Amino acid sequence: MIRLVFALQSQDGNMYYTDSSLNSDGKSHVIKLPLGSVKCQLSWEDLYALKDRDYNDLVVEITMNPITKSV
Ligand SMILES: [Ca+2]
Repeated sequence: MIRLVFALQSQDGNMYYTDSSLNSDGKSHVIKLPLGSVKCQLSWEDLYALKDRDYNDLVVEITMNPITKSV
């Protein structure tokens, strides 16, 4: 099994991950919005304990482009 995790380091030095079980406050700091079969948008909250909950501190679009390796 392959596991892909993204992380954001906030200005106060905390790290927040797409896997909320890794976050020091145990909160979910990213909203994952699917944009079709190979794209998604990640909207991040960068404050400990989700202080303002605006989830607009970093917004990125991810495109999955798997490469098939022939053997
Ligand atoms: Ca915020």
